[in-house]
Amino acid sequence: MVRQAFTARQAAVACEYVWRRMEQKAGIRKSDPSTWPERYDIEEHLRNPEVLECFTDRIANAIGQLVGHSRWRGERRWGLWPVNFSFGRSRPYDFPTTGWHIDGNWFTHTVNSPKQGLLVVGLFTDIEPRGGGTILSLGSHKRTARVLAGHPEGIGHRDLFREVLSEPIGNFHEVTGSAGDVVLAHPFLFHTKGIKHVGGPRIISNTEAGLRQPMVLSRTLDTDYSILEESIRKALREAPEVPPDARACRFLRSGRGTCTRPRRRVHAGHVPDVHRRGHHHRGRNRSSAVVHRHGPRDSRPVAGHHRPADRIALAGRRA
Ligand SMILES: O=C(O)CCC(=O)C(=O)O
Repeated sequence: MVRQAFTARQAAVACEYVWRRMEQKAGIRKSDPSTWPERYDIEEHLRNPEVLECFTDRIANAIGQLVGHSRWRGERRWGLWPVNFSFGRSRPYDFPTTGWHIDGNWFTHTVNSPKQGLLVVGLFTDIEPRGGGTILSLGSHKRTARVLAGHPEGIGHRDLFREVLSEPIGNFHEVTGSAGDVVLAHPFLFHTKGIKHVGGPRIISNTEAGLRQPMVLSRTLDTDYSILEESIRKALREAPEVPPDARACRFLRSGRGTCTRPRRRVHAGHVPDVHRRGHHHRGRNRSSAVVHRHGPRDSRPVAGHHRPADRIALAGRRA
């Protein structure tokens, strides 16, 4: 977690753009809670300068520390905006057993893929306990790494989810924090939307920190590994463990042929190809661009005193 990576003031200004866009797209009005759904995702980059400024040098430096400064593509942008108004409010609070995924439904997953880099989650509102924060399954990145290593040819995201989730996952951690905090998580870490019992609408942005080249997991010099590469090597060396609180989790709702969010179309992917694929948003708001989906629709730690290889593995613990 990078605490106060941008200011609460910057976050509040960005939220105004999020509200404006939700109203334009779906008639969701900040001043009228009767228009609020349980959840809504703006599947766009918001390109307003004030929003982009929230991707500060502190975030960029922290990403560089984890993946290698010269290896990160350096794209500073905020992607998907999942807004949690009241997800699961009618149910008793618990960690969800559905919706579990890693991001990246726009590429074939491999253990060294450069596409995702890191899962970057910016908190644009304060998130208190039970306030609908993202739930992470700490340590699940290790199982993902092992599954991916078994598919050198690559694997689609749905098959990947099925394989990783064929065993129970656990060590659940709810992301809480203040507006302006940013979680940098392992790209292989399974996560899902948390049930929301308290607080006002929760606004986050999920994005990736794509790499210039595929990761290299067998280098000549030990000192050349990035922290991310080192964490994957470590995951592949370690004996698999099932956490004591492990539960059977899945991506889709059990027994239904649909995803957890059936109401929206599955997009083929997430952002980086927006330009190449000509998916520029041409609507009223010219400062946004369509984002390809990376979540359950179809489908972190930073500078500190931990040994580098532990930092990624700890993702979210200090959220
Ligand atoms: O809303 C959340 O907390 C998680 C959202 C997410 O992971 C996604 O949409 O990909």
